[in-house]
Amino acid sequence: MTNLKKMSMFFFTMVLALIMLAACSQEPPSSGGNKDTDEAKGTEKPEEKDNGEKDKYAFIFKNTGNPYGEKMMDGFKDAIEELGGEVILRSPDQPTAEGQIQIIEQLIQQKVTAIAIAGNDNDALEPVLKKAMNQGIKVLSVDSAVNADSRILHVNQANPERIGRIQIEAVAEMIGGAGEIAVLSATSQATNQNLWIEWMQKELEEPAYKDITLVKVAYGDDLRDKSVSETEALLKSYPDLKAIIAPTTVGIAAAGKVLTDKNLQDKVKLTGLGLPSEMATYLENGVSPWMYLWNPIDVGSAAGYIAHALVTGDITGALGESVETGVFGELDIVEDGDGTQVMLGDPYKFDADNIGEWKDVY
Ligand code: RAM
Repeated sequence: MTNLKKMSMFFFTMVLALIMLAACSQEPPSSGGNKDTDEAKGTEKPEEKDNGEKDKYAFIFKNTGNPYGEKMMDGFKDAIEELGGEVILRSPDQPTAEGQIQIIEQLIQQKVTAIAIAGNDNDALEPVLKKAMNQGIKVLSVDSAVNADSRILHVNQANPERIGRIQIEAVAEMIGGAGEIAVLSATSQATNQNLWIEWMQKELEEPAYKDITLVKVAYGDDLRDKSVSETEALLKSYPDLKAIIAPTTVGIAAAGKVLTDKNLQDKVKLTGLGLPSEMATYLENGVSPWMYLWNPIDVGSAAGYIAHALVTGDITGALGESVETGVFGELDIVEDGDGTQVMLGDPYKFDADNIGEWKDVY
């Protein structure tokens, strides 16, 4: 080879290497606050069945009328459609196990391929979900777990211990380390909220919080009106209440409205888990100094990817496997008590300074 040829080969190789490097560095970050929903894919589409029908992927949320659930279902739908499946989105009117059992029975009749469910009860769905799995349906829980025998794996939005502990850390800072606090939760059976509340109670045992008293855990059942009346009841029963933690998007928005209407922003602080779109007003008016959440669209999308990986046989859901989740990249399947789970990200903190960026996203 002449020197000139050698030089141009060298130059060509360098340019190619630079292009490849640039492509790699454009991967989206896999944080709970990620705005992108449809990048970093790479999983193959399932083949259509002989009769031309697509695989049916069902998602069951806790109940209808919850914008958080709707965002999660949007993410699931986009992922499944992109992967070539057909989507069925179902939720009962009320956040009960009975309502979900009826839906699951119907989905078994419809011969769906996979069911992703945000469970309304840890154990009550076991018989019907086992029936589904016995018929070859791939079952996974997402957002709110069902017990390990009722599912193949769980898709966890964020570390429950972190979610619980940061609520207490936040509230302690907001009220200067002393006073009465209350929790406004979803339903008394909700596995996700119950687990987060357990971690709040553990954190409260630390000596740093000796002057804080948790006076009550109230349940607004993720229904707006009930969450409003439960907030009003808390204010009435505990006139010295300093703060409310609502680890539910429905509850925190209802409490934000009550505290705003009663002009209580200087007396009772509010934090918890809220949708930026519903909470912007209450972060901006000072009712909630800050709060947390993750991106529900991304959680739904990841659940879609994981459901698809179970259906194609890419994973069985066993400990030690890893799975392509789309937005969050490749993640390990880790332990969760007797079962396994995929842990997606960290809760993200929203306050008056950054809420403007997020309120139109979810
Ligand atoms: C409500 C639901 C959901 C929970 C969020 C934070 O919308 O209870 O399950 O994850 O709040």
